[in-house]
Amino acid sequence: MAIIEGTFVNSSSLRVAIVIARFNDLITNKLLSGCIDCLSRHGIDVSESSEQLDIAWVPGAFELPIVSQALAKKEKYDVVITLGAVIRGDTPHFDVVVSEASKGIASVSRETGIPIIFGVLTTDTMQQALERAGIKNNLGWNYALQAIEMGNLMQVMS
Ligand code: INI
Repeated sequence: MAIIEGTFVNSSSLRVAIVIARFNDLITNKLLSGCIDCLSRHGIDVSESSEQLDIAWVPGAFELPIVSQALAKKEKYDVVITLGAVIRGDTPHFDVVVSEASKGIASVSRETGIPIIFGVLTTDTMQQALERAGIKNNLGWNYALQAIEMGNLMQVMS
């Protein structure tokens, strides 16, 4: 019997791209800080001269799939992390943006074979988004952990 799973012990060869939305950047910048902190504490070089980490900015969550797709197709990264925040209270087309972002990200992941982490907060209020971006917990940290596990898993399986 084979147990196939990703680990967190050796991230020295992991190549990571983050695609982050500027919309609600009060929230997305906090997610980015949490994400980078977790990557760094797992041994990934997050310095400006890093060969392991690139960061791409897009206008909003709707644009996350197309840029994730372009990066995944480069065959340069083991995993792509998307970061965004869509808040229902302020967003009449909440459902459209969330649906396109989530479906697009899932489809890019399947099409390219590169794991794309869904790091888009979808909340009813700004307060809830703030709580998930640092006031209570910073989910950016969790998204980075999930990226390390998936990136490592794909390396193990290749
Ligand atoms: N983009 C977001 O990332 N979050 C939002 O809450 C949001 N709202 O409120 O509309 C949002 N809209 C912009 C959208 O993602 C696109 O950037 C825009 O429609 C241009 O394509």
